[in-house]
Formats: sequence, C-alpha cells, structure tokens
Amino acid sequence: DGHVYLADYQPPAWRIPHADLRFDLDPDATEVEARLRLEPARPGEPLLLDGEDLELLAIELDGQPLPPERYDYDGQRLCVHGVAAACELRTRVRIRPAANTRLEGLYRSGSLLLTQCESEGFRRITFLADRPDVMPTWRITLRAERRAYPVLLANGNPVGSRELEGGRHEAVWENPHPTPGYLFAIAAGPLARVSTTLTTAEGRRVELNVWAEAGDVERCRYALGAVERALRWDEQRFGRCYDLDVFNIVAAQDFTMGAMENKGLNIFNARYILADEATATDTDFLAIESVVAHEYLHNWSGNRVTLRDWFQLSLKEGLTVYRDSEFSADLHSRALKRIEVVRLLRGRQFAEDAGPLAHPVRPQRYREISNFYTLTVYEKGAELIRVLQALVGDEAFQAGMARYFADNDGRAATLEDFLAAHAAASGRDLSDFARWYAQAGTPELRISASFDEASGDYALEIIQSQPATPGQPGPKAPLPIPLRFALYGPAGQRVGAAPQTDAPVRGDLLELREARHVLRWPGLGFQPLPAFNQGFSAPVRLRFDYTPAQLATLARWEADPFSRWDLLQQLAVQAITGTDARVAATEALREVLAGLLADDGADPAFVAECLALPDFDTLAEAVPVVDPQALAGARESLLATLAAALEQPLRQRYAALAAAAGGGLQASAMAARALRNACLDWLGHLDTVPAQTQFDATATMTERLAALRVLLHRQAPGAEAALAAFRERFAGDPLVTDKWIGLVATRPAADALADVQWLLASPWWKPANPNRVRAVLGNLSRGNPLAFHRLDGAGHRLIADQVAAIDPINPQVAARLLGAFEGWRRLRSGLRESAEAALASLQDRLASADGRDLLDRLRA
Ligand code: HT7
Ligand code: ZN
Repeated sequence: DGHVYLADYQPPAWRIPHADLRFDLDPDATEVEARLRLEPARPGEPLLLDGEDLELLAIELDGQPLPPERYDYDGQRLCVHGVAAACELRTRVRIRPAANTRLEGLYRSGSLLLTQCESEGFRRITFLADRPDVMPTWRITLRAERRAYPVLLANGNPVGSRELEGGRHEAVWENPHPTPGYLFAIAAGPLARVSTTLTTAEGRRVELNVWAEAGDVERCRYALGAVERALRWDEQRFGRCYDLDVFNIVAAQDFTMGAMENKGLNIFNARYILADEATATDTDFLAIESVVAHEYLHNWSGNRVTLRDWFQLSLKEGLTVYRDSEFSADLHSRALKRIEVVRLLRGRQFAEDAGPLAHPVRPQRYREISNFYTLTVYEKGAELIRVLQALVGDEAFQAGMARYFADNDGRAATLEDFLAAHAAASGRDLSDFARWYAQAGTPELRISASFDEASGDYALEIIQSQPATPGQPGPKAPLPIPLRFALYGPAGQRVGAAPQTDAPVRGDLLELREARHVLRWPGLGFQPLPAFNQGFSAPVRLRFDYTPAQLATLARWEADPFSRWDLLQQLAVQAITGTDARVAATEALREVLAGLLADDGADPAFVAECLALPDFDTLAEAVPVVDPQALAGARESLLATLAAALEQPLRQRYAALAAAAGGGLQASAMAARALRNACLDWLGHLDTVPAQTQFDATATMTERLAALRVLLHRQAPGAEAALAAFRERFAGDPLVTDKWIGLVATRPAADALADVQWLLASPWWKPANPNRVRAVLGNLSRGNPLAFHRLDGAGHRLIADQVAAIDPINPQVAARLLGAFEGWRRLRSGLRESAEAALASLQDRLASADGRDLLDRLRA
C-alpha cells in the first residue's frame, strides 16, 4: 500500500564494512566512482543497492566488468545477480548537481557544491544500501578545478592532498567511524574560515573551523564560539568527547532545513551561522547557539549511536533537542528557555497532535519519511526524555544516559535499547513509559477540587484521558504522568502535608498511573489554592476551573518564573477567549503587569516574556472552533486596552532601559533590549513616534527590526520610507532581506495578501531558495492568520497554488508549506469550506511523494 511499516523491519542482507568514493566534481556533470566492500549477512539474499536517478557509466565486480545480464538498474535500485560471497563492487555514475533543485544529494548553492543526505539523499549520489543500520568506514577522494573549488571538505580527517594536471587538485579524507550514508557529506568551493584549536578532555587536539563564502567569514565568529561551548558542555554534563582531529561547519544560503549533523562536517543553513549585531537580532544569536549545539551534540546522540531505522528518528532528534535545551538552560536562563520551549509546544505541537497529521513520537508506518521531521518527533520527543527524567529521578537518569552511550557506541540502536539502558540504571520497569512513544495525541488532565466545610476535608480528583487520533481511535491506556503540584493556604503559605493517595508521591511530584486518582487531605481545615504542572513537568493539557482572581493570586505566590509566566498566559487566554471572566481577567492581568513593570528587581527579559501575550496558535488551541478574525480581533483589543491602561509605566520602563540596551551580547543588554522592544510594541498601539525614533537612532538589528515591525504593522506615517531605507541598506544580504520580507508578509491585516502578491511578482521572489519561500509564504501561512484565512478564500488559494508551483522544485519545502492547513477542520464555517476547496484543488497538481502523502493525510 505504499507504506513502510515498523513491524516489517529486517536486518540488512549485506554488510558494507568499507566504502571508497572518488569524486570528479563539476556542477554540470560530476562523476562518482564507488568501491564498496560487501559481505553477506544473510546468505542467499540478493544483492540490492539503492540508487536514484543515477546515470550508470561502468560496473565491475572484483575487478571484472559486469555484463548486462548480471545486473538490473531501474532508476531506483541496482540488483546484482549471482553473488553469494564477500566481494568488491565498483561503479561509476554521473550526476548533475546544478540541476538538483530538490537540495537532496549533491547540489549547488551559489559558488559551492554541497550535499544533504538525510534521510534518503545519499542514493542520489551513488549506490549504497541507504539505510541507517548499514555503516561503512569511509575514504573519500575529491578532485576539482582548483580555481573554482579551492577548498575540498569531506567527513572525517584530512589525510592528503595534491595538485593534478590541468589546474585540478585533489583532497583525501578518511572517516574511521562506522557511519551510515545519511551522515555522508562533502563541500567544495571558494570557502574562507574562522578557526580555533583546543584539546579535549581525553587529550585529543582538535581544530574547529567554520567556513563560509569569503565575504561572510567575519560573521562566523559567534558560531565558532558556540561550537566550543557545546563541545565543553558535552564533556562536562555527559562525559562525551569529540572523536576526530577536525570539526568543520559550512554555511550555505540554500538549505532545506536548519542544519545537518554529518560526521565531522556539519552543513548549515547560513541563517544559523552568520551573525553580527548589525545584521542579526538577539533571538538570532540565541538560535544560532542552540542549533550549533544541537548539531554538535548529535555527534554522540545520532552519530556514534545511530538509528536502526527511521522509525527510531526521535531516538536521535528528541534526545538531541533535550540535550540542546539543557545546554541553553545551563548557559543562560533555565526559566526563559523553558518558556520558549513551552510556547512552541503549546502553540504548534499541540496543534499537530490534535489534527489530521497527528502521529506517535515513534510512528508505526510512513509513506515518506521526510514528512516525519515534525514537532512531535522533535519537541514532544524531547519532552518524553524530560518525563523519563522526572519518573526515574536525576541521578538514575544520568546513569541511564551513560549506560545508553556505553552499551550502544558504534551501533544502530532502537528505542528499546534506550529504555533498556534506563531500566537497568534505574531498576524501574519502563514498559508503561514506552506507551508514550506509541500513542499519539496530547493527554488531557481534568482536575476538580472538593472541600467539605463540616470536616475540613479537601480532595482533588484527577482524570486522565487520551484523545482519538488518525489510525488510533482508542480507547487508549493511561500513561505515567509526572505532575508537579502545590497547595497554598489563605496567606500564600505552601501546604506541606502530603496527600493520601494511591499514586506515588515524591515531595511535590505526583506520578499518575491510572485513568483516575484522588488526592485527599483529611481535616485540612481550609480551602487551599492548588497549582499544577510547575516547569511543565508533563506535556499535557490541564483543565482546572480557576477564576481570574485565583490565577492572578497564584502568579504572585508561585516562586518559579516559568509558572508565573504560565499563569499570566492562562489569564490572557481567559481575557481573550473567555465569556463571563473576560473583564475580570483583563483587570487582573493589568494589575499584575503593572506590578511587573514597576518592579526594578524583576529580570527585564522575564517581564518581556510576560508582556508577550499568547500567540494566535496558542489561542486557537484553547477554543473548539477557530474564528481567526474574532480571535485576532479580541487579542488586538486586549492589547490596545492594556497598552492604554499601562501607557505611563510602559514609557517609563522603555526610557529607563535605554542605556542598558546599548549594545553587546551580555545577558543584561539582551534583556534590556527585549523589554524595551516589548514596551515599544505595546506603545505602538498608541503612538508610533518612539518606534520611528528608535529606528533612526539604533545601531543593532534587534532594535532596528523591532522598530520597523511596529512602523509597518501599525502603518505609521514613516513606514514606507523606513522600509525603503532598510531595504537599501541591506540590499546585498539575503538573510536580512528575508527579515523585511517577513515583516511585510506578517502585517496583521487581510490586505497584506496584496503585498505578498507584489513580492511574488518582484525580483526578490526566489522559489528555489527555501529561506525565501519561508520568508514570503511560511510567514503568510503560519504567521498571518488574517491574510491566510481571508474570508474570500484568496489566502488559502494563494498558498495552494504556490505549493503546486514549488512541489516540482523542492518537494520537502512544498510539503512543509502545505502543513499550514493542518488546522483546517476546526476553522469556522465558510473558511473551512474554502480551505477544503484549496486542498481539493491540489489533488491532481502534486507529483511528489512528499506532497501526495501530506495531502492525502490532510484530506483523510
Ligand atoms: N538531522 C537533521 C535533519 C535534516 C533533514 C531531514 C530531511 C530533509 C532535510 C534535512 N536537513 C536536515 C537536522 C537536525 O535535526 O539536526
Ligand atoms: Zn537533530
């Protein structure tokens, strides 16, 4: 039926202990000679290798040319007949990098030649069993014209180079670590670098390089520092050291995703490398550090311990997201990192889990694996690591990680291997926890309180439920859920008494195991105020009926900044979507925010987070039927009301932070800029003059872009002139161009669609460049509900038409764009029909496996 099933996994029939590849690089026609050492692992099985759209020029077995009757190649698979024993297969193929717009395999980006092999791109370079459990060691020889391709990089360590005739040269690399084809990489071109050397905790001398096209190299310094920080952190926190003599990163302007962790040669989307204060915002710097760390940390969680098959994807991605978020939390603020993660989870992953694309963290089947690089596999997968940590405790978790790395080093592992290591280290049976990986959908906890005046008994009833999801109608078994909780007495004092319950309780951590638990405090004597899920201890939707006054009270009593932020978000959701509670919630929110703005002791970065009201996606998750105009309107009117009520404190705080916000990347300066920009944004509802002043005076991109956003989105008198000035100033920089385009595409108004149409007809439109597609169309579809969900259906049609146009160019980018329709069934009537019609219009217009798979799932 076109699906690959987890249950059908078979180990490889042939092993490939070593691969020796020789490239003659040329953008129009590259020749690849491959010598594969092959050994039968399951005697009697045919020798089958993956190879997609390769022009086969020559084929030899053990030094003898193979006659045509000895092999078949259908453009997808090579079958060699009549081989039963260990042998060497030699093939020569021709591929065409310059014509490769899919950006999978070997492709051209500007003056560079680059590869992207995950998941199944290697087979577009040459023949191999292109599956993660086939792990050769590698020797890679690159030859190219020296003038056009002076730098030649590949996985592993450099072992030699020489000049060749006719202005060509050669470089040889060896990767001694068993490495699957998806981690293969080469990069060639006129690259320049920033570089440093260090000695690892194991005493290995390592050269770290970050490479970019010559004009960009000065903007690589921050990324280089981030590599060093990540390397040291993995040594200290997990005892994992780097294992080659060189670690290279290359920045490319054309890249489908964020970055790629190829062994010893990471290849990055330039947006996650290039930065200085004039061209990158503080948010960009933090994202660069986090993505650099993510890819570096894959060296152990993904590369040294790799995957048996693609169903295990979260074993590397969820775990590495967990590891990179711990890195950021350790280096900066734990609470702020948690807020960032939970925003993404609640706004986007919960939506994915609730819609037609919902799937378990470990899917049971797929048609196109590229469509499973999702928020569920990455972000929910990372939360499950956190759930495990809470269930077994920090110490056992750390021991379990050490055991996992030690037991699986050099292997292609499964989730079962991971759980076995943690079960052994903690002594806990983890079969109940494993259900988290198999069941899709966000669990819901309904909590209700009861208090008996006569006896003074207090009780909480907690009911767990799992939603039906595509292919999993239910009923589903309850999950082990680590839920933090606290009770507060009338004066805000923490109630220390432990509850009577059949659920295990350790301090403030309750472990829910059954569909229903009751917690009792007999004779407590007063009705306490309960608080739950501090630090977001479990990725669940939680329902407890708070009044606005109770939320505001808890927001003052809770000590943890994450929880305080979370309570204010709930208050804002009530103020925007509530019915009876709306006025009271608005007033309570005003009061708490006024207190925060007046509190010079509060971290300005935290106050800025509290001022950032829940985004559209989060609000949409809080209502049963999504009416974008009503939701955006209610959010806007809350902002306008609060801005007017808080005008004086906003102006005061904005002015008072001017000096601290000046420049530099130290936490205090970033925090000052964050709060100033939040104030500016709110003040923009009343007055755009401060934004104009900031735009004219500042030296940092953080302040310039925030000011331009207010001017454009509030349609200030100086907006057009400011946009023109910004455009010209950064005309040669594609990443900064993406920034102003993003502001244009997200102007919160239905007629922003006309601006997008103007962009699509302009010289700035580059449909083969994924960053530009995201800037124009990703921002429209994911960041502009009023224009995307236009009542006349024009937004839906525009995105559908563009998906059809991009599908033949880059199917992965097209499929991701199509994902913006995931919430279509919950749209209000009228819009639902228009989204349905837009999707139906694509039925005969998508040729790619990626596009077809996603469309079928969206419409099912
Ligand atoms: N592991 C990397 C995934 C990735 C990717 C997947 C499909 C197509 C293109 C891709 N580029 C990068 C990125 C990461 O999570 O580290
Ligand atoms: Zn990753």
